[in-house]
Amino acid sequence: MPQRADRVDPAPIAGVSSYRGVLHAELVEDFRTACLTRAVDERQMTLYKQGRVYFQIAGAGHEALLTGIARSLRPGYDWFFPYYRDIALVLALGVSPREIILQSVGSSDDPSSGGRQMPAHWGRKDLNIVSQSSPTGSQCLPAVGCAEASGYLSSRHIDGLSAHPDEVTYVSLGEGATSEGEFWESLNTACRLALPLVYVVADNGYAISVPTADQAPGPISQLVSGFPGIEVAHFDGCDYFESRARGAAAVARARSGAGPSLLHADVTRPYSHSCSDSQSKYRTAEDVAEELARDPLVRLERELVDAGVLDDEGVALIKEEVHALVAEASASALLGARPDPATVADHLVALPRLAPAPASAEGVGEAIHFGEAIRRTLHEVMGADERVRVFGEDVADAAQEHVDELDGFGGVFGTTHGLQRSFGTDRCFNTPLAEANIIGRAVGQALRGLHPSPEIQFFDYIWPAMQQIRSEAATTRWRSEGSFTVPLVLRVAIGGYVKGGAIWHSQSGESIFTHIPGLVVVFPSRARDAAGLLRAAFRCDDPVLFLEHKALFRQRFAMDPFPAPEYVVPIGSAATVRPGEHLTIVTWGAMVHRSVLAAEMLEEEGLSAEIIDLRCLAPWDKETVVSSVRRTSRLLVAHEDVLTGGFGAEVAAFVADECFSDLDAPVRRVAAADTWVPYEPELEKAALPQVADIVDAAKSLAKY
Ligand SMILES: Cc1ncc(C[n+]2csc(CCOP(=O)(O)OP(=O)(O)O)c2C)c(N)n1
Ligand SMILES: [Mg+2]
Repeated sequence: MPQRADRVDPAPIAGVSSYRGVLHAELVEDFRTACLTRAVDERQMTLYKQGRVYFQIAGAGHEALLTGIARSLRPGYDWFFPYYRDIALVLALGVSPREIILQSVGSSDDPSSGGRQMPAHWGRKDLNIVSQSSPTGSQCLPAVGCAEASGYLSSRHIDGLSAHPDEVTYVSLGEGATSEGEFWESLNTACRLALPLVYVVADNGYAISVPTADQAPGPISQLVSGFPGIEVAHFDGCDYFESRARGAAAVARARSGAGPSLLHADVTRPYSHSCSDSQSKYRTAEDVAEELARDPLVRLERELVDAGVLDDEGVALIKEEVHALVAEASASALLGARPDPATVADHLVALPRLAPAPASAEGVGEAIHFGEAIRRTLHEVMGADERVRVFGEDVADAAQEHVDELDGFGGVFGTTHGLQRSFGTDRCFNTPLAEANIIGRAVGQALRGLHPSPEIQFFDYIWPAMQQIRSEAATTRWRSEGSFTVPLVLRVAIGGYVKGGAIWHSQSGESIFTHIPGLVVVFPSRARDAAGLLRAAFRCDDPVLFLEHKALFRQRFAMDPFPAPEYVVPIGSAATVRPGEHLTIVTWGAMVHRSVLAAEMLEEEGLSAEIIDLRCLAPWDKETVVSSVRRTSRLLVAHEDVLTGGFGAEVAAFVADECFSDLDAPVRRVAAADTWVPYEPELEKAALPQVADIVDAAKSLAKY
């Protein structure tokens, strides 16, 4: 509960010990929290005007709703994915006004983000308030994943992890945010799996300046009413008692295992959206005045006084007390420590320290394909660690009831074949055909300590998941200063040279992901490395994008014996595939083998090329590249992605800077043309880089 230095507890008047079934003490407490919320808002507005906070957004108008619902929720037991207007909720859960203002002033003492996030971006590990991001609606899918984890964890014993069988996940959003696809993708799974979720949609009539009526064809409670398995309530969220009763029913339903609820609450927004806008530009004076007449704080006060729960003096005492508390909190927050600029890149990723993979463990015996190495490694990892769950489109073998009588599918490339049969449908399962759903749910499960391995079927279809990858998975450690992490291994089939793949089954584009701080990007080129790197990926406590080149799955040249379990390739370590003297070729993925073929042709002409397979792009092995270039004095970067903005540009720029005086020629790149990959084979050849392109570029560099 909030800090209260000189807390006043007005005694019941005229013997009123409860009202409308609620105890006097709870009524006073919640009225105080509502007043505190408003006082925090007002103080922050003043601080903004004084230039002491850099942004401000209010929780006003939502106080009765949130204090009412909070009554049924348990901090540190239930899980919370709040919205930025949930000040009243987080105060009721135990966040202090000082902590809230510490974030606003950007202090490193801010327990939610250490001054990294804007105000009202909640997060308190001990209370299970999950670090919040800004994209409206994106919280819904991680909330679903969190609720899924509740069931999974409470049905088995995993060291260090636990869940309460009746815990609930709370997620809130505005009516505007319900237009986001991620909200709808979340409803799908919440209903299908009957998850213990409570959605709270605080409908304050506006999304910044956009009125509710312009947002959607009907009120959200009507729109969701067709979803089977969800209990929907539409009510006056300015009524504390109604909110409290609706909240209690929804939470009880979730605790009992009956499934999700959606509470659609009409609330008000007395202030502008934030300090950055002025609502007089888009709301009439009558509209604002009408809303003020419904103000939940005024209404609660009036009702409590009319009922004799409080008298005017008691109300005045509470208001004085919260103002004093907020003044104290503000003064103290302004003295909070300032972040050290040297720490700005702390808490991006924390890679495991791994020794180089021992050559003795490389494996002997029958060579297996690249795809089979991945499949076997997944079996190995899942067998060793119940935190790992594999899910995505088509990854399961067959419907549970037929899994024993059929061969099983196991993914369009067969890389997950047999996982469901071996480990059960609980551990390997199909998802809806919805990429944000797949990744968002993985994020939520990872936040709970699981180690999910979601699959995106084709790289070309990763884009609906981009928000979850970039804004949720990759930012969580950084934005929470390490309080929350998102360990997941996201496997994706990538690349072309698959004859007939065309534009939607052949693209590369890895550089777009290497541009995301907080995301590890791995790109193996042969079976042994795939196994060694996949093992390493599961040892990471951060999101790993594991790119599996489609054209390698069944290639002989990419086959190796399956390496022994101790063969773990450290993330960020390149492999020198072939030593050479006259130039260095840096490459990865399907271009490694093409570079080897090119090097063999160059050898015939007396040119010896050293080939480095980066294997990992974020982080990448700068030392190995630099030491090679220092010896050969020439660098060619060969990649399959398009030239402009490709990762080769990064390698080239780094080497040009680091090795300027060692170079005897400019750094050159061989890459795809700046176009899409076409269907017709000759056209495809024209788009993608070929062995001859590498040979030509190497020769011209050698002659330079
Ligand atoms: C994905 C995304 N698009 C746009 C924004 C900018 N934005 C921030 S809040 C907001 C309006 C949200 O309205 P609503 O969900 O109704 O919440 P309210 O502010 O009314 O409580 C917008 C457009 C954002 N944060 N995220
Ligand atoms: Mg709104």
